[in-house]
Amino acid sequence: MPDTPAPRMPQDFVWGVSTSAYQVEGAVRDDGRGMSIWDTRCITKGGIGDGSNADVACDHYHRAAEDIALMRDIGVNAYRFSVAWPRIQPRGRGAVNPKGFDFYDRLIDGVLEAGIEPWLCLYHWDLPQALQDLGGWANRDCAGWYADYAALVARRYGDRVKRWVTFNEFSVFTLFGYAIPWAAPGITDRAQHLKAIHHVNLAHGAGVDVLRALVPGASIGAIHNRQQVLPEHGKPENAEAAALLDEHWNLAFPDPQLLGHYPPRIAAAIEPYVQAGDMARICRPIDWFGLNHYGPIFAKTDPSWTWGYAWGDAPAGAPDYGVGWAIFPDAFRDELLEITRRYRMPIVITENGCGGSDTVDADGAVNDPHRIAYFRLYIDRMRDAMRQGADVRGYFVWSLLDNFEWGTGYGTRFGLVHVDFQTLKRTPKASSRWYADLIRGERAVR
Ligand code: IFM
Repeated sequence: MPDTPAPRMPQDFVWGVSTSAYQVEGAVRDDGRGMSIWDTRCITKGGIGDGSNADVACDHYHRAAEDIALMRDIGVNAYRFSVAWPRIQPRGRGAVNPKGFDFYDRLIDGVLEAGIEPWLCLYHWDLPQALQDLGGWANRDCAGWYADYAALVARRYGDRVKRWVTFNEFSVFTLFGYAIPWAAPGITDRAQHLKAIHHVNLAHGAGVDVLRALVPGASIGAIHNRQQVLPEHGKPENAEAAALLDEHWNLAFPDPQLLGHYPPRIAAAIEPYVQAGDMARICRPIDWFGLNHYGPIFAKTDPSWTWGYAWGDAPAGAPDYGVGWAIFPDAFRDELLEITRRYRMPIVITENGCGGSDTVDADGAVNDPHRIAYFRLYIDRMRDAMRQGADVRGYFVWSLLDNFEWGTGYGTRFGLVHVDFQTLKRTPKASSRWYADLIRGERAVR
């Protein structure tokens, strides 16, 4: 069936790609970088599903110039990357590491020279291990250490970087790090989870204040992974599980940050950790809502899990892309409309994408029609949401490169560009050409 012409995006719509430091950089022991909680996870027996680690990953640390050229070929306007805190402050506080700063100077300058705008995320999960040894996010002081780190980064790059993100996916690293042991630091404790939620929120607020003070003209966002949470099989006995997971997953961070209060179930439980003035410290004005979205989540009751809920199954026969994640483009549109209703602010889609097990064929090509089909569906629904009133300002694909997919290792590939993890050879997939054509088509009408 021929494609129907899609409505055009606003002139200044941002088409970008995303990565994160720990997933692509490698070079974990180079140039004075300190250890992060994910390095610890990688050397913990059973920590990573395929027994791998991110010591080399995509070696972006040494191959950034090649990766910038790949982005230029696709024609993106923006590159969202994260800074590794342990490269800047190897022990998380105190002494800084000049060579770590130099790497991001080179990266930012290279991106700008290629005509691409850098979008800098301060935290994508790689907490310095030395801070975890002091309790990590369960320690209230961590908010202050984060603010000091944010100030160092803002002072160094604020002359060239104007798009800033305080955190990526607050609920993933707090829930999976402190209640469900799927991520570093692998703790399962209700009280520590609640403390981590509150202290990360305090860190976000402090980070916003630091960026406002130190970066003239900063455009500041925070990235939330909103996904509808539905009771498994629609059963009433899974309804409370879904309601609590919804609060932990979708509301624990944007509600206090943007509305000034916690959602009801969390509010009652978190009270012992909230001090006078905290909600005002957390609720600081920001410029846009960053949304990472893939598909809905299904929840079921399971008293053996920390909070009594567990991940459930999608309805039988629901389409997925082979890694167990359901494809529900309508849920994407609905999330955009719900964010618009609840928070009334501009939205940037900071991650959307499709995992798979792509391989290089005999001709040296990587064909990934499933990913192209996914993008078509999801971008169409984004356009629908915009027609219905969502103020969407940008769309970033996750990810530029196949990379280290956290607790599962290297099995699932999300890249527009295939990476051979033996040779580190990069091969643009068919989807990268599709994305390049889409961007070119959007520009052609300007
Ligand atoms: O790889 C991750 C990324 O770090 C955060 N969002 C989801 C992606 C795919 O799992």
